[in-house]
Amino acid sequence: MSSPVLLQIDGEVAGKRAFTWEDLKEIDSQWQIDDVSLVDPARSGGAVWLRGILEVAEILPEAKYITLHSNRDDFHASLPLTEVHERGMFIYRDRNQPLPVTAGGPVRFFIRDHTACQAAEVDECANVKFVERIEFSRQKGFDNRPLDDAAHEALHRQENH
Ligand SMILES: Nc1nc2c(c(=O)[nH]1)N[C@H]1C(S)=C(S)[C@@H](COP(=O)(O)O)O[C@H]1N2
Ligand SMILES: [Mo]
Repeated sequence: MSSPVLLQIDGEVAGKRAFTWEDLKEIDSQWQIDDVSLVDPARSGGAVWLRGILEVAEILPEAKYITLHSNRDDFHASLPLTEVHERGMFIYRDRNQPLPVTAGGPVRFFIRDHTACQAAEVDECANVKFVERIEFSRQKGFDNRPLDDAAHEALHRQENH
């Protein structure tokens, strides 16, 4: 039986567009992070740097934005690629097991040194959980992160229900 696709890549890429758990694990070891807590002590799990995905997906120079889509709970963030190129990672394992949904899995985006919620375009809210699709585009893509405090508080209340 073949493994399910965990990440689908769309848009300005020339290479690989579908990643299973095995595909993520097979990305070159220079891009793997065995223990995310060494990058951010508040986080755990194993990850692959965004740059590892960019290499295998063969991103085109036209791509200026990365949009992270979670259809599971309809949450989406679109970010300037230059701002997350070196800081973005995908947490996808808990030691050698797939990352559980309770931890934002099977695949969760995470930005090293992100700002607090709503403090900048690349903020904590952009750490999209349950990412199923990544889109690379010339223009900013769909983004429904909360824009004001009330909407943000409501989202957090819902997340922690
Ligand atoms: N899919 C999805 N990802 C999400 C959210 C969400 O509601 N759905 N909330 C965001 C917000 S507003 C924040 S601050 C962080 C919180 O991440 P944490 O629960 O790991 O602390 O997740 C972000 N990622
Ligand atoms: Mo947030």
